[in-house]
Amino acid sequence: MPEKVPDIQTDPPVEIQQILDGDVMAGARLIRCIEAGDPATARMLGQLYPHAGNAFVIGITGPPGAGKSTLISALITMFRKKNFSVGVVAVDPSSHKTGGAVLGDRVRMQAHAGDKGVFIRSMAARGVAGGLARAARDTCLVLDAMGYDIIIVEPVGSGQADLEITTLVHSLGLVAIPGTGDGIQAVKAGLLEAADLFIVNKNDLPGAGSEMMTLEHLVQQRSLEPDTWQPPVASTCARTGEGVDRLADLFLDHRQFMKNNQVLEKKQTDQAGDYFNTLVRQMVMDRIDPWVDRQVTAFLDTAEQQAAVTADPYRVAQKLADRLTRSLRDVTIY
Ligand SMILES: Nc1nc2c(ncn2[C@@H]2O[C@H](COP(=O)(O)OP(=O)(O)OP(=O)(O)O)[C@@H](O)[C@H]2O)c(=O)[nH]1
Ligand SMILES: [Mg+2]
Repeated sequence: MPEKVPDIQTDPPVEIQQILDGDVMAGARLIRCIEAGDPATARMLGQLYPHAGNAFVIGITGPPGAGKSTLISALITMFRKKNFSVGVVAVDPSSHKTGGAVLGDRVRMQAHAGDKGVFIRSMAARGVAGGLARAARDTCLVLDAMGYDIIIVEPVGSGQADLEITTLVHSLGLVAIPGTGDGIQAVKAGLLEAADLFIVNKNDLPGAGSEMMTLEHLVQQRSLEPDTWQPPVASTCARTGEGVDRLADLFLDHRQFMKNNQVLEKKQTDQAGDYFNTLVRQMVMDRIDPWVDRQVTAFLDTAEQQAAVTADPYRVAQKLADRLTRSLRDVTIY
């Protein structure tokens, strides 16, 4: 059943101070408003922004079923042992699985349900208004402002490169499983340059050793400039937790490396620029889309124009597009 969407101002109101104090109920309410695309969240996010920027944001990407959620659950355990608080944003396809995927994540991560130092939010890819990338990013901002030390993001498991996540996380782990050629596929898709850590999960299955060797070989072939991070290849069994302690340490090593080399700051600045671009685009499109709809409807008002469109939609669309673009200069869009 879909969750009821609260009204940010009335239901009861979410106060900035509650979020900064780490109030879980207030945080969850604000995140639901973000998912619902409530424009009123922008003002609050703007107020939270100066208080964020302290969390270390990790991405765990890889093909569907690679064990990302199970691995994240095991990572939470390790980070908790090291006294870090952890927020998780897991995005799930969930459409073709009748909502089962989100539920699946909750089950896999439920071991942490009673732990106040852990906040897990699953988002159904379909249930998010106004773009998943934006909702995930804004949710990270909320968790960051709530004071979580580490935030882990699980994007939709996709066979294709999920490069969008690189604009959100500080450190990206790519999960591959033995005997599938996942590693090679990911490399082909451009993730060799994007990933900071490679993880061969399900190392209890046959072929883990050769998967590791393949990835190590590929990483070594990467042309590295001096003083750049050499992505390590970790081997884990997320089910038992084997190797996950070392994996947690590798992520922390990467953070330290980025801090020592001023890479983290640069990454954050670049990502803020990217996100600003996304925001502006979306805000412009939010205004332009309804205007274009109105223009098209008005254009199709006569039978003559309908006939012209039926005869050659490309030519007529081009002409109308030219006219609308010209008129954008002096039109009041909304
Ligand atoms: N044998 C083995 N199975 C594992 C391991 N880690 C996870 N699994 C199993 O793999 C299946 C998928 O695990 P998930 O954690 O849901 O994988 P995921 O990558 O999050 O899946 P999606 O979010 O649907 O893409 C589950 O049945 C897990 O129990 C492992 O290390 N070894
Ligand atoms: Mg998952």
